Amino acid sequence: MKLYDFGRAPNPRRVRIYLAEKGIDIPTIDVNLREGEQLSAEFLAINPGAMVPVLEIDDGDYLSECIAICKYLEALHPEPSLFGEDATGEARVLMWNNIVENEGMFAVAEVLRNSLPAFENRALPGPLGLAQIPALVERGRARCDNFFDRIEKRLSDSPYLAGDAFSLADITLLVVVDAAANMVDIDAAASRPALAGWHQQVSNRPSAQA
Ligand SMILES: N[C@@H](CCC(=O)N[C@@H](CS)C(=O)NCC(=O)O)C(=O)O
Repeated sequence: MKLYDFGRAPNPRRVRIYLAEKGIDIPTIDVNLREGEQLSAEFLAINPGAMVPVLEIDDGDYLSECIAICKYLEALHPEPSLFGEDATGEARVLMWNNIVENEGMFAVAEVLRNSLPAFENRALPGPLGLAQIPALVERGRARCDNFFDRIEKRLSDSPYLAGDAFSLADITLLVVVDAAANMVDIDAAASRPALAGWHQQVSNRPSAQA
């Protein structure tokens, strides 16, 4: 297997943290998004969506989308479980992972991709070169606030997003919180004590270095 990766991008980090939690070692190939390597004919043949991460599996096929890559690896390496222990547990992990991706990751991306000059004409990932819409920056910040408030409520009632155990949903949230702080200067934990405590704890896991 091989992982198509880019060290500075948030989504591939989700898979790298997952691999570190599992103790799985997979060779990586860097696709330099800053240089536009994701738009090369060679990479588009691997993922027509022009995004990383992509996992090349041993039969030569390619899997994109963090959730699909992690689910595939979970089947090969079930322990320790990061997808919940039973039907309800798995549903909760998937539910929170989706909430974090749709409400959090996309909100941070909306701010980032519509404000940074590096994303000029790259306002959405993928093969279309779409122009930035500056008005979306403010909307994205409002969405981030609303999302982190929802997470604060959840983490006031539950040690981890999906319940008592660390899961894939926490990995996605860690990546979103760090991307918000490092890329768009949104300190989600500053006025949210439950989120701050959770962030401290998950950042202390060795996998957070991935
Ligand atoms: N839904 C996808 C999102 C992948 C994604 O957005 N990847 C970004 C890096 S964080 C990317 O490859 N962007 C390419 C670009 O900006 O052109 C997943 O779960 O893997």
